[in-house]
Amino acid sequence: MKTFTKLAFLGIFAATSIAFSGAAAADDAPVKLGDLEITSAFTKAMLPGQPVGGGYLTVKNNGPADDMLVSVASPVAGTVELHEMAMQGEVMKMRRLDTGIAIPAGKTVELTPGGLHLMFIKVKEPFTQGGKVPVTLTFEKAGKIDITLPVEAAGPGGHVHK
Ligand SMILES: [Cu+2]
Repeated sequence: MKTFTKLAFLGIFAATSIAFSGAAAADDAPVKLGDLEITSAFTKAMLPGQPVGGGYLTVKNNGPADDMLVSVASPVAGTVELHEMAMQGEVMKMRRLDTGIAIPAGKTVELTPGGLHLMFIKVKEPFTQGGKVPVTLTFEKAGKIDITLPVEAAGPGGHVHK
């Protein structure tokens, strides 16, 4: 598989949409796993015909040791990959992170639309607003935890693989 995948935005990235997606996260009480705190987990409703969906969350590492989000699984998707979006010259590209997402000691790592994200692939039923998507996160040191991502409205910042 090519490292870089062409990417098309479904909408324009507006600052307001970013603010909304953060504020709309339902119950934002931190989920704790060892030294890690997970907050702001959410996904977005999928548009008709959209084959993949993004997942977002924030991980804070309160411990003295670096950790890494190594894999994610969900019963509602065939595969969940860890991705990063970044500008390559003037083109926004998406890259699969095969070794995982580093969660350095003392740092907070945000997975957000337009940056690092979970990518749900081969989604069985499109996510619908108000629904819940269960995921199992596996960290190198902290281990596994099951969390639920509330499904927010589809909107700018969504993206699809081409
Ligand atoms: Cu992606």
